[in-house]
Amino acid sequence: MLVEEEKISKLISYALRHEPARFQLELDESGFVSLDELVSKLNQVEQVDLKTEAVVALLEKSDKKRWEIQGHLIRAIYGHSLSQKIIKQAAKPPEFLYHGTAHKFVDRILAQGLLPKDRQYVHLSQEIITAIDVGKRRDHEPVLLEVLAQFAYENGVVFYQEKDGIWLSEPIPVRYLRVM
Ligand code: HQG
Repeated sequence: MLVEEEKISKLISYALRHEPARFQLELDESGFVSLDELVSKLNQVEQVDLKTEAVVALLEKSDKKRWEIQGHLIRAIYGHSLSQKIIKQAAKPPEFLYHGTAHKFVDRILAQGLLPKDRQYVHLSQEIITAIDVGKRRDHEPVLLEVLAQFAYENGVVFYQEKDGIWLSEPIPVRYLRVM
């Protein structure tokens, strides 16, 4: 991805996940906003010259799908931090899900469970390799946690399925975690 594209990509994620109000945008309850409106507000506020087709192309070419376009609407799939809690569709998870994290967080996670921290939901992966990649952002040899997802689900922990093997959840108590 070109430097300019990466900048635009970060800006879009920032608007959709964290600060829609800064761009006079209002997300609907699922986090969607009009794609044309997003583009026009970004152009206005950031003085860029973005085109709707460029956003569509950017999403298509990026390996990591951070947004979802449905008709004329766009939303961030995960990562929200804004106070308006984005409503997700609850789903039954597979037996195990995975979370990659830094060594320095493990003691606290094993005391408190997995928390969403600055985001609205805990971020989990269906694939081990993806969880390790997520953990590598913070530790070159991350710790892999296995989540006993179905067991947690049966005991009332709510999970939400997104595209590409991404799962979100409410906090995961320690008894459903295993260090791999
Ligand atoms: C940790 C990026 C202490 C947790 C990624 C994680 C992913 C605790 C950090 C997506 C804790 C939060 C999400 C506790 C959890 N005590 N630390 N009790 N519970 N943690 O970034 O899962 O590039 O909010 O282990 O690649 O790392 O932005 O979540 O290390 O896909 O699209 O607190 O964000 O994608 O960090 O990453 P994050 P995450 P994008």
